[in-house]
Amino acid sequence: PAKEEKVLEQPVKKLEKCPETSPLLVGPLRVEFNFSVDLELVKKENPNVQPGGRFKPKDCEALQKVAIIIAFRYREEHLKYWLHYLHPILQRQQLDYGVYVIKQDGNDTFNKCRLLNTGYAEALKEYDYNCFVFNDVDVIPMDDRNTYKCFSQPRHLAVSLDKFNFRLPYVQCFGGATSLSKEQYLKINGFPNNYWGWGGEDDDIYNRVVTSGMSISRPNSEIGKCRMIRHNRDKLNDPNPQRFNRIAHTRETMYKDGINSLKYQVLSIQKLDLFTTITVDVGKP
Ligand code: UDH
Ligand code: NGS
Repeated sequence: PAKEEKVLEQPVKKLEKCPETSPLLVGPLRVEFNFSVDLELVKKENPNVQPGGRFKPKDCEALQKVAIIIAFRYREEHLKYWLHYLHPILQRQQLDYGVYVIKQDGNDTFNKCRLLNTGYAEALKEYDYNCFVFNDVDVIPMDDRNTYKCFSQPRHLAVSLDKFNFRLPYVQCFGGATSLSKEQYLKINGFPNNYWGWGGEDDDIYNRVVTSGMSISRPNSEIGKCRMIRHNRDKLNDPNPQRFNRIAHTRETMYKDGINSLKYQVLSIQKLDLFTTITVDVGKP
């Protein structure tokens, strides 16, 4: 008779938590935009990234579940650089992450914050994220020690941009790339929905953070170095003449206007190899 096969009972091994600082980090990175990115190659170079731009470390349990949200329209070339540079960095940071590109449908004035709020809401429908990074598509960190995770206070990640000679342009600056835990985001009622066009929305978010009794945390200016891809002013995103008036009233408007009043319509959700793209109708001014 055939020898009876003994089925060994494998105890389900619970992964240990990843260390506070990833041992895979390398520090300063060279970031350039003088070549063209082939997304097929990026895909091959990042075989562990799952459909929709999802990843989690194999050998340890990530400390945070991070949704990275990018507001987007007409910036395909920038997005390619972003994917090329960020996927390797985020994997070395041992994050459990997903990349969400939220695309404004149609040709009305751009509304970045409606897109970011939509990204927050849609990402949560998919997975139990506890941290949200909001990243301009043209901002690339130059040091992988600038961890794309959440901190005890809302975090400004893009603190020393090349275009500002690697200095903070003003202390209240809270643009380019930021992270907020779910709790921090809800505490400020998300982002304002009524900033159409360029400017001020990041200052409004700063006001929300401070009004809610929180402060901004930042990496130092060495670790916080980032490059921004040079480009011309976008079409349909002219400076918003109402921005000064709006930021003067954040305190009165923030609890009425935000994630609790967000309206949008999802037109499509696509799981691509390196990111999830969600096309949205956010309305018009
Ligand atoms: N964005 C788009 N498409 C647009 C406008 C904005 O995808 O048409 C997104 C994108 O993620 C971008 C972010 O929104 O990184 C912020 O856009 P912004 O207009 O605030 O930022 P930026 O600072 O451009 O990149 C400002 C105009 C620069 C003019 C420079 C002239 N030399
Ligand atoms: C401030 C804008 C911010 C903007 C920052 C940097 O003046 O939205 O400049 O802009 N605030 C207002 O307009 C009220 S930048 O030089 O990157 O184009 O983020």
